[in-house]
Amino acid sequence: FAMASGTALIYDEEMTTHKLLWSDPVCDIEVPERLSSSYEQLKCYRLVERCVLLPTREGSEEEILLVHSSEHVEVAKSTQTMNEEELKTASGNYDAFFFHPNTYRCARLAVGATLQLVDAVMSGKVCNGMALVRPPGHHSQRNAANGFCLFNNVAIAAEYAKLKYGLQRILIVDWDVHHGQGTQYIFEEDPRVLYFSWHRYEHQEFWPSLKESDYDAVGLGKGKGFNINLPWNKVGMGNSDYLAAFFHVLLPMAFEFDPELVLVSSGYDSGIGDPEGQMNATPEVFAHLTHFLMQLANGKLCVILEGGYHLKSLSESVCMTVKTLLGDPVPQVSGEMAPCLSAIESIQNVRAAHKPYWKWLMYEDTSFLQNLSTKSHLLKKTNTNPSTEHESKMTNNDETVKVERFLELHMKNILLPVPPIKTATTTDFKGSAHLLPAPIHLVKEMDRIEIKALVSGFYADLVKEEKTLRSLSSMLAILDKILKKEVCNGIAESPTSSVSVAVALRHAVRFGFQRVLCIFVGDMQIIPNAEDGKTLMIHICEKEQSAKTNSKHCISLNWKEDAEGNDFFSAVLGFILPVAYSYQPNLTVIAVGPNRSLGISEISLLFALLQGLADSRIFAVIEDTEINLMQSVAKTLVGASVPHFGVYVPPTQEKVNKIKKLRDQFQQEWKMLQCSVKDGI
Ligand code: X5A
Ligand code: ZN
Repeated sequence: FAMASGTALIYDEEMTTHKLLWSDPVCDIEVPERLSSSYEQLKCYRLVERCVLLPTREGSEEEILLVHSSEHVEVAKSTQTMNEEELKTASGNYDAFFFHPNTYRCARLAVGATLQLVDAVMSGKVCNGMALVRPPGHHSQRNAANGFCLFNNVAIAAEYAKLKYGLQRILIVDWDVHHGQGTQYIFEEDPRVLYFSWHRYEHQEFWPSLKESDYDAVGLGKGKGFNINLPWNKVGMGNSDYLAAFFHVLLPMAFEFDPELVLVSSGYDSGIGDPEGQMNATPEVFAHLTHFLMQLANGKLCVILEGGYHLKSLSESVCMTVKTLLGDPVPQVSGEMAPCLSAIESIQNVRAAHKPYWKWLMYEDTSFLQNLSTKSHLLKKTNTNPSTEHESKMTNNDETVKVERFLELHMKNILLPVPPIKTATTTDFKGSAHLLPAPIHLVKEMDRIEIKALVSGFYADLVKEEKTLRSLSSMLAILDKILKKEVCNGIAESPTSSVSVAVALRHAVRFGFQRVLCIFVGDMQIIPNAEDGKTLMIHICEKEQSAKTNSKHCISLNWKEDAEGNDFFSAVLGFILPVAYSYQPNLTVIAVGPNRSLGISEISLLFALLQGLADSRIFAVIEDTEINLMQSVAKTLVGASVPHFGVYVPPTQEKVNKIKKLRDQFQQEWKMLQCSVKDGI
């Protein structure tokens, strides 16, 4: 059984023929250049040539009728022969839509392109992919065009996948800045499609200004709990707000749901510089969002373009997405890692609204927040004092030029370099290297004299034994390749992981790494080091450590895997990732010692998710007896396989309480932990 590999890309120039023929200030941002400039930028970064290019096709009437009424299809069809006056009249029947004589044809191509992508992913021809389409889809409804959308491409894809492949669980992630109310209406009562959308809302002031876009629209009938709305009540939301939404809302639900396919309604109007969204998220955040979704559904991920109206921001974000789908390292996110108060309030409310429907929320103490900080601000509208948060609206020309220049300078550095080799090791995997699809780079051990020089004065007494010296030698050789950025990550086997890690940290810090995140799994003696402040330790072990020993840079997480299945998600998503993202390490070290309290799939999950940090620089130190674990970690690090997680088991009350206690203890220090507002704020 071969794992699917490769990334599909679909683009057809004909979809640029749909355009606005008259003047309309509402619709004039939806231009053909959105598509062509995204494709040009993909070519410029040499990403197109690395993808599997798929031809588009027209979606058939039968396929469109999976979602839309025949009246709607007939109206759309009839616009092909209309003159401009008639087109204008037909467009006027809808909220924010324009017809061109080739609109019907383009919309059918957009549907067909989306279905081609679904077929390629479902048949295993590729692992994932992106379709660049126009017109977009997520506002369109059974019987109506709306918000630049004629046919709901993603909704049709979900119905098609249910029908053709018999899928029972499809996740739709809508990160466009507008609410995909069309998609919500279509799947409201359907428990087989989990729909998640965040959107600019501003207490219903922002288009489409619907009551049903709020967090309390959770689905209807059998579909209750399968519609997740996260309204943003302020503009200026940024990288940390989006990541917090993933950690504290979407990802735990997604892992519990366990989808067989993930579809993204991928609008980039939620990115910086967009005139519609007025948000601040930078292009690299889309690499992170993509990377997280790649861990679901065995990697089966289809990304379909929706909105995005700042051409530069749009095309750079498209490039980040495709680059990540291809498996390249994930770039560090910029900016302070702390969600804003308004974002936390929204997150708290959607968690409270969904508590009855999701097992992972069962023991969380979620309560609704009625007095939203922005709402009281809204009531006092005469107050001319601007709120202290997020004042950086992109309103004037100066700001626009700044965004332009920021994107120009910043993204070149991120998107151009590609490390030639991903993973380094000295282990030969005992003849099983053929199981690992990508090239693993075998490195030569480091010179003994060099090592002795390196450890002298620090751990000299620890390296008297020949065995220890030998393992340090190969460990340092691998670490060196990572530090010098010759490889992205590496695995070292060690008979004494405690010592190895102590020396590794020393070496990394002396080399100039200012923030090293170190995760220990198992019974390991944490050897104190002189690099205080430059490392953050999280120790996962079965034995309860005294809470007093916890400090902001040395945290102990007492956790034992559940024998019945995987309940580790709540610890990784609710604690480890938020702390790690708050810290923003430039190197991650994960060490597995004896008596590990986590299973192989749980440790692999940790590796998979932490690859989003430190430009994907991860160094693994694993006890030499752990051959199976080493293989699984190697697979995760080369990006060829996503671990199989096993059945979802909700965390026990005791475990939830443990996380809650740690969250309370550390959320002032590591702000990405925040997911509710303290009383009285
Ligand atoms: C796909 C999309 C936005 C429509 C805005 C109308 N539509 N004011 O982003
Ligand atoms: Zn949009």
